[in-house]
Amino acid sequence: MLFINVIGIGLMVLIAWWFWWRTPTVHSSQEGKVQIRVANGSYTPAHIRVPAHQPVTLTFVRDDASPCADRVLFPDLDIQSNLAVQQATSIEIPPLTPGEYTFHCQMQMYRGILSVE
Ligand SMILES: [Cu+2]
Repeated sequence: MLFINVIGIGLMVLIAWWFWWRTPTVHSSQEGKVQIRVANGSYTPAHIRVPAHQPVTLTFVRDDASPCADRVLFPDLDIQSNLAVQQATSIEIPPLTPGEYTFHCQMQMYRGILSVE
């Protein structure tokens, strides 16, 4: 019984780590174009640095067919888009003032940060 509990807790910790605590890959772009892969519960890169006051094109390539990855939302920017499976979807981000802008799927399992600096 104790053994089963240990496995259960271990699994919960692993799932929590997978979704929330993994250090995201940081990607800096000066050219104003970034490609982001959507697969296995994460955006790659999940942390994107871009210069302020310049438009940026983010191209999401969705490899995950699960409904979870269906849609990407930028709540602070009032931008959202559907992502088609096995296709590239480009989203135009307008010039922004410096700050951190999060983006995520509807359920916030996929999460990313756009750092404008
Ligand atoms: Cu989701």
